[in-house]
Amino acid sequence: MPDGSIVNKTQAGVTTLDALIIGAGFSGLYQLLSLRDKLGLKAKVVEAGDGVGGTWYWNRYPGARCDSESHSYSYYFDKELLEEWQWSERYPGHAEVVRYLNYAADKLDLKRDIHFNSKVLSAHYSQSENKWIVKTEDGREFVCTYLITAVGCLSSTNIPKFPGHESFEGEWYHTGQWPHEGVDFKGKRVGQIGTGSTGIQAVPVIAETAKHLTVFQRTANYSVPAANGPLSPDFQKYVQENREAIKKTIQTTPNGHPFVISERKVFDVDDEEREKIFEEAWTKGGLGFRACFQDIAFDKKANDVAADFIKRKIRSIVKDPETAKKLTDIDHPYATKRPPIDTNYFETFNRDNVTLVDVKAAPIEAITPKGVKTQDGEYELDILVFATGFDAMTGPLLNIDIQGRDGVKLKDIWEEGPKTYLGLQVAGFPNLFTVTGPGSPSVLCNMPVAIEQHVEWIRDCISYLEDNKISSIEATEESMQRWVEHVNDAANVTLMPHAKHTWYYGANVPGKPRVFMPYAGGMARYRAICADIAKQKYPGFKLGNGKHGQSYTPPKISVDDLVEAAMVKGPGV
Ligand code: NA7
Repeated sequence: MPDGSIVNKTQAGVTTLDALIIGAGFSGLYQLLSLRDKLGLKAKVVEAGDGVGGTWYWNRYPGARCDSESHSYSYYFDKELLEEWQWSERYPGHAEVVRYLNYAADKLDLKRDIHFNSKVLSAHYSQSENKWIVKTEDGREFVCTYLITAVGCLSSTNIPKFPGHESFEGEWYHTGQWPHEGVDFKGKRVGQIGTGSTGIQAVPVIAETAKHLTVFQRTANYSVPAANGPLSPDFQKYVQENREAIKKTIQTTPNGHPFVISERKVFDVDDEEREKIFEEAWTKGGLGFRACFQDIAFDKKANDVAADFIKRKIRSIVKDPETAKKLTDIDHPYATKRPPIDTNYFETFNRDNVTLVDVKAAPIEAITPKGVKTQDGEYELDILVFATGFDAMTGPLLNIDIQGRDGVKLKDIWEEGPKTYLGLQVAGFPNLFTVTGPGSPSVLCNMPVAIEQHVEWIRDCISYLEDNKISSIEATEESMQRWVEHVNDAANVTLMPHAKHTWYYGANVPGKPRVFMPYAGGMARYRAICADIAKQKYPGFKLGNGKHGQSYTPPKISVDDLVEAAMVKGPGV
């Protein structure tokens, strides 16, 4: 609907609001609180699921667990929330995250303003009214001034189109749409396609009960032990007593995690010392492995040494040399694809009931009534699990028919890849804000850290508009273009371009444009840029009072900038 007359506001089923938020995960909940309670706006959330949790509401597959450490995977804006909640394990499982978000939503009295079971189909901007009109599958209609998408980055499932899929006579599931009642693998021949972060978590758990598990691997992947376990009372005490320092660390490190990046470089130490450092980092486990040397993410030679260490570890764990060979035939530098962490992933291939199939060497040709057919033969299965990931970052937004000024469609603007200013706004879409949108650090950062920054920036921006009676804010075409260039520049100073076949580049979805989507310049740097823009009264945005913010050119970025940003000090928990 281009710019037409706005719906009749008294019409039954139409709700008029200041702000509508789409999604009730980490970001939607905090955005609701910020706009409703802090700014006093009339705000509501619409959510497709029947409960809060966002990504975690849907991702209930066996072994589903966060890769961020629990004490950093929390809201930090509320002292009471922090003090009252205690996580039970080093990495929270999906059920515990959902319990946490329910606890937060109840404590902050958010649920009364959330419409559950309400999936947004369309959001159209009416230019004459300067309003967004949003329609849902269950027949609701909202008219609002501000529209905030809090739809998550990894919520639109990717199910590859294999010929014959519909003929499969067994059960099949995608990990991101897992049945709430669970799946019983006992006595079943199970196949799993995909060995990303999800697949690597699911394999050991499925193998425990399945009669047989066949893992179809296309790209071999690095993984480091998570070293998960219950949190000791001493650690809990440490966390409670050091909240402020931990907060400072997660808000100033490039990736929002509660560890500091070492200042030493891989070739600063001799072979023996280096091996000892890697060994300690491996034993300690988790994403902090990549932080044990400063230059793993930037220097290919340094990265090769870390990669070699992990490959040697895999070979030492996996007993069958053929399987070990397939698992270590890795075609990209460490951490240029999202680096998984695991609990007994490689060990699981020593079980008699687990087989690894290399579908890069012999690709999947079809799904048959009985199972999966590769170039090498047919594998008979009762259950097929798709751990095949997501149409990341853009998928959740493009699944909604979003139309801006003059009926222009977001999907057309993004035909050649996502374009945003700061990952927060798109030119031609006034008053539409995208929490952790493409072009922001989002998936390269511990998500709640990225989310809090975005939600607060959006809150302060709307507050500025309201206080100054400014009807709208909209990124300019020029600032958007410059930001897109900056996002590319930032990716290019890392090793990310060595692996263009990743979902960071949209490569996992056939036909999706190959553009590096998240901002790799680091959360701290990004935070400073956003704060500076707000302080300067929004350069790069067109304001509805007729004032055009002067254009904004992001500062140039180099490896040295990233290294410097990485060298913040904090408690290295
Ligand atoms: P990922 O990381 O996108 O992994 C998907 C996996 O599925 C990966 O191993 C893919 O192989 C594989 N895949 C996808 N399509 C196919 C086809 N057509 N044939 C064979 N194999 C295929 O998704 P995850 O859910 O594991 O993780 C997503 C994020 O969630 C993760 O990064 C964390 O941030 C949390 P490929 O590597 O493309 O060859």
